[in-house]
Amino acid sequence: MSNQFYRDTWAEVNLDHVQENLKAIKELLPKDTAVMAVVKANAYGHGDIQVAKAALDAGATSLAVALLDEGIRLREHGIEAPILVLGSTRGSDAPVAAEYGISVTVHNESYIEEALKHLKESEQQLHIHIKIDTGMGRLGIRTKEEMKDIEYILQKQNKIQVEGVFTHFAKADEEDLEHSKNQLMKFLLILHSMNSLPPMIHTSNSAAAMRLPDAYFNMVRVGIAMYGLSPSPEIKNELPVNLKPALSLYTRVKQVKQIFAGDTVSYGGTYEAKAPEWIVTLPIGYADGWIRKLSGQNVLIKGKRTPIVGRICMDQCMVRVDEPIQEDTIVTLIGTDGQEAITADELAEKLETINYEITCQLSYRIPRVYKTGGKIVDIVNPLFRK
Ligand code: PMH
Repeated sequence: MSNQFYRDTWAEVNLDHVQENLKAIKELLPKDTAVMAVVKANAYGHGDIQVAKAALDAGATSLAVALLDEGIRLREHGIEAPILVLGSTRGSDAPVAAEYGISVTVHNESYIEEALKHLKESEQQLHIHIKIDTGMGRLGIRTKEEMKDIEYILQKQNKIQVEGVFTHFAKADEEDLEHSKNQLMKFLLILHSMNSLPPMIHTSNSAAAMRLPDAYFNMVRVGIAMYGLSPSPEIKNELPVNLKPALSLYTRVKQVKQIFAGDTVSYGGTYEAKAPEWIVTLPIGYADGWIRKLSGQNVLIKGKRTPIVGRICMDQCMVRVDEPIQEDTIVTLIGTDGQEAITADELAEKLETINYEITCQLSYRIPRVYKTGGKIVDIVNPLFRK
């Protein structure tokens, strides 16, 4: 059942673009720098299993998620590649991570103490990546002393194995890379203080992978660029790769009606016709992630921009068109139609947010249709997914 859907709104994910973006980034890297594909948050809304498989086929060697639960989901779908949980996990869940062969991020000593208690009975070793906070101010140890303490506990046991050490940049997507270079220096200082280095050392997100070769080490963690979106509007025009957005969002015209001067549209009647007008009802609303603040945003119908009028409802919204059109006509909410395009960047600007949030907010009600070579290769209706 999970490959059926019975509504006229869907997201199309071009897996060729995911792979082309990833390969283009790989081209920038030295041969011995691996790519970890970041597929957390359902692959930024694109669909974790499909994107993970496409990324691995295109040369990524490992995957990153934010939650242990997300990693388990990948394993349960048969994905055997190395997986790292970037976020925090509970020490008491260490045996679960070990059992599934999922590596976790460690950001303090107390996690290790707790994990060791729980790993006593465990047959499997737990693999960890130690996180260093060099200026993101989020997860991670900040000093050589903390690293020494962690190394000290770890050398007395054999249940936990250090697989990696990493940090995360806060401003690699800004014009000025000074802050990132500073973070890199702090990272190197702690790295040099370590008794021995683990096999994986990584710092770069998409922005750094495209702009900061000094930060490559032996792996980069690529998220947003794999989805074909720029890490920020600021650096969009100076990226060394031509990123191709992977996701488009479509719906269909469900009703076409004429209204007259004084008639209003949607809740609150905030939109009032000044003259006879044609109004089209679309089956997408805020419960799909097409949020109320998008009122006034354009959509594309037959290659022309046309505005959403009135308040966006939970499941529907209305647009004004110049002339009556056929019911079931395809409407592009994100993507290209003829000469016109509406990008996640445009929506992000309208909503005063970032493109990451646009694709992540597409909800569980939107079926995802996967294409390769222009053909549908898979359909996931999250409402039916097990
Ligand atoms: N590494 C870590 C630790 C991350 O948190 C992220 C993205 C990435 C790599 C990939 O970054 P990219 O998508 O810019 O390539 N994390 C987040 C976040 O927490 N909020 O927005 C993006």
